[in-house]
Amino acid sequence: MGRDKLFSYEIIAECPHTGARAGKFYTTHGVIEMPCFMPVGTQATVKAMAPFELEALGARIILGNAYHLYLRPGVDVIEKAGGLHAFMGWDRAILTDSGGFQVFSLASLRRVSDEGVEFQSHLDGSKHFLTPALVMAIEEAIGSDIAMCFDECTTYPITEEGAKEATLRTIKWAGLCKKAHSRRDQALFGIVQGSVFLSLREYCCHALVDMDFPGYAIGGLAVGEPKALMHEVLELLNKFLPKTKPRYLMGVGHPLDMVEGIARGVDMFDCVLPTRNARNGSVLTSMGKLNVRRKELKEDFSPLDPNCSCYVCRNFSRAYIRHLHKAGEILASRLCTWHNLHFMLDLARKARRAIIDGTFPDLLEHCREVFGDEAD
Ligand code: PRF
Ligand code: ZN
Repeated sequence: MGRDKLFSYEIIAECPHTGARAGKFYTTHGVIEMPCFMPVGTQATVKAMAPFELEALGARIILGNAYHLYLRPGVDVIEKAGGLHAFMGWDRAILTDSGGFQVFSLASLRRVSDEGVEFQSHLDGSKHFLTPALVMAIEEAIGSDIAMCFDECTTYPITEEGAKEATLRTIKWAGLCKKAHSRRDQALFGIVQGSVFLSLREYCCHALVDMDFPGYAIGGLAVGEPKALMHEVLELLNKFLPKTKPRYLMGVGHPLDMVEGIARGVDMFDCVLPTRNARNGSVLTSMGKLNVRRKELKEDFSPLDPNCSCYVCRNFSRAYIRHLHKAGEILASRLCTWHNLHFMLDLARKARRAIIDGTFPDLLEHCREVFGDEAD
């Protein structure tokens, strides 16, 4: 790849009936076909999966968390290892979240000011002060391909006044992050906040676009607001975010939410649910959700999903996986995680194919029928 292509987004096809696009994004660790789903590897591991297995599943990019890695094992350890790719043995792309969500959801005794956030570690109670400049230093030391700006993710519901304060701070921090960021082999993405207030979203979007980031994330959604409001925000931002840059909807990864996001111009998704739910025996199938603990599966020798072509569905039965789960065997978690990640990665690939083939509206309709009545 020529240097001129690095961090460029190439549109391959657009759906004429929705906002969906198929594209390619060029990073230091390979080309990412979009739309894409990013498995979550918070602690320098996608739980239960070895990197070669993620490769076999076709994952091109995974997510890491600056907040967690800064607290443990510490940035110095990752730096000495030669960066996160070397440390965890993964040589495809990595995106790091900045902590703008985790510090607000995990840490205690927070004090937020325009300078940064003082908080206590959720691990040992130690005190820390994260600033936009420090977060940039952490993400640069980790050496991810895509770093996220430090932002303030609001809870839902929140007053317009509260959302405005967080949004203005997020814009200010984005400017400070941009100024502090210096790695040329790492793309820095801006994060649009503004809760469900359309005028705040529009304002934040324009302010960040003026700063000219190579990609934009949509934060502060999927935090408990009604789906209709999330869709409204996505439709608004689809109008104002530049077409030639990737858009990333943070923390969203229910199958239908992903496809509804794609229909509104989003290219990238991540979510812990497919991996977390897998460890509780909850799997995604082409007919909807299924829990492997169910009694009816005791002698069900069919695969988790008869329409799935993954390694697990080709080789193991529901009865076997139910048995493993009941017996507390570690393989139950691994097989369910394998299948669920395959499901999400494959759904993103199917969406991409459908956009290229001109059949995306059919896929959207189908997903609404299968997953439309599930809460999350
Ligand atoms: N900001 C950051 N990370 C996030 C979010 C956010 O708003 C969300 C919200 N769904 C998930 N992860 N930095
Ligand atoms: Zn499967």
